[in-house]
Amino acid sequence: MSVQERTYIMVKPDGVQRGLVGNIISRFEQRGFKLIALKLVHATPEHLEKHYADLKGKPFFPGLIKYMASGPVVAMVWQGLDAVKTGRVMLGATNPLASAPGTIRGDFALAVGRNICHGSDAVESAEKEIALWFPEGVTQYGKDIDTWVFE
Ligand code: IDP
Ligand code: MG
Repeated sequence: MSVQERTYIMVKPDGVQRGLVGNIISRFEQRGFKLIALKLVHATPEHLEKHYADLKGKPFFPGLIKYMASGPVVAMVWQGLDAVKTGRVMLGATNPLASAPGTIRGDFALAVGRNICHGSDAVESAEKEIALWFPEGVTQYGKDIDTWVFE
């Protein structure tokens, strides 16, 4: 856990279509995380197969790739204290029916195959995902608010 920890957060195509991009960004901003990379991208199936390589072989894998390639996603990197684990808590459980109200999936989704947002599950996978989606790198900058959020 570190103040510099980074996580890869992605609004999925259903989140973009449903107009939830601003709401999801607001939650991370309000919590105190710093946005260090952001872009709208319509990913290819090949790129998405790399992103979800660990799930290759699952019965839902072809449907997952089709869903994720069905429209643009918003790819983001958020940085701050315990960003990976806290990002997962903010997302809620993978199956929205099990996601607590107050979480992104618990507030906006019902179906596991339309759960509107992705978040890295470990620091190691976060770094891999950041490299995959942002080969051009991220932008580091200071914010005066840092001293008001971190001890
Ligand atoms: P996560 O997104 O919470 O990390 P993973 O197990 O990594 O969950 O699965 C990646 C994505 O694959 C999920 O967010 C969801 O969109 C989809 N998915 C997972 N399990 C199922 C399933 O049983 N049916 C359909 N889609 C699934
Ligand atoms: Mg996952």
